[in-house]
Amino acid sequence: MRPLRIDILTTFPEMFGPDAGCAMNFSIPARARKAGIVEWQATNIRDYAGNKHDKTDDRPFGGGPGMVMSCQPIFDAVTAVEAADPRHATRILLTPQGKPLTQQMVQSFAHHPRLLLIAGHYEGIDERVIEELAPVEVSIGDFVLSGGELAAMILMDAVIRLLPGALGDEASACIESFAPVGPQCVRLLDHPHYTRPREWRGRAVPEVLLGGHHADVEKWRYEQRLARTKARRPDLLGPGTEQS
Ligand code: 6GU
Repeated sequence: MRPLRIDILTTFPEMFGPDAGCAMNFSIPARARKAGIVEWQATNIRDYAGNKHDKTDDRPFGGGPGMVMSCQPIFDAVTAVEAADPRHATRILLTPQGKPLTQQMVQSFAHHPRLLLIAGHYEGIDERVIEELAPVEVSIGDFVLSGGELAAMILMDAVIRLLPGALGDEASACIESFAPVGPQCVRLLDHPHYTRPREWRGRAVPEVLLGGHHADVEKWRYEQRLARTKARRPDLLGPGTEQS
């Protein structure tokens, strides 16, 4: 299978590597890239500014603070990057105005052949280029980042780990919190984990995990998941359960 291709349009392409210190050069994303499961490339929107000063933003009509990213550099960058590969690219704009990212959306993105991530900056992007490109608008939560780049990396990480072969143990993508929705995958938080030593600073590992009774372990873990979800994220259990 061909690797998933991810393009990132940004005014800070260095954030995506390939330097050794870049966040995307570690762990599962780095391994998946080396294994040919995914490839990504950041393109500088500034390269498509088309003016002497490489300017990609301007003052807002109607006044107000900050700058607005101009239509033309973003549009030209998208057009050029898309033309470099005949496969259809799913356009995703990272913005706090977007739809909150969920594991279901992540799973769906993992099935696409090509993703084109646009990282917004400053006060925002001229609305007309958003209308023209009609991207999926995605937010990673109800807080404001200084730019879409870190959000793009979070989306990339969440997608890459779902690609076949990206995780050492195929099953582990399913068991964790916010596991894929499916018959074996209940949407519950994860249970606690323990490793050696059996006692640390007076804290013992729960007895049930030491006994070797697989069914008992599974039952305990399920109960832990349910209790944690009730306590921390009752919203995941559906409406009507929040007060229980
Ligand atoms: Cl996707 N972008 C920015 N700038 N801030 C955010 C965000 C995205 N998601 C949450 N906050």
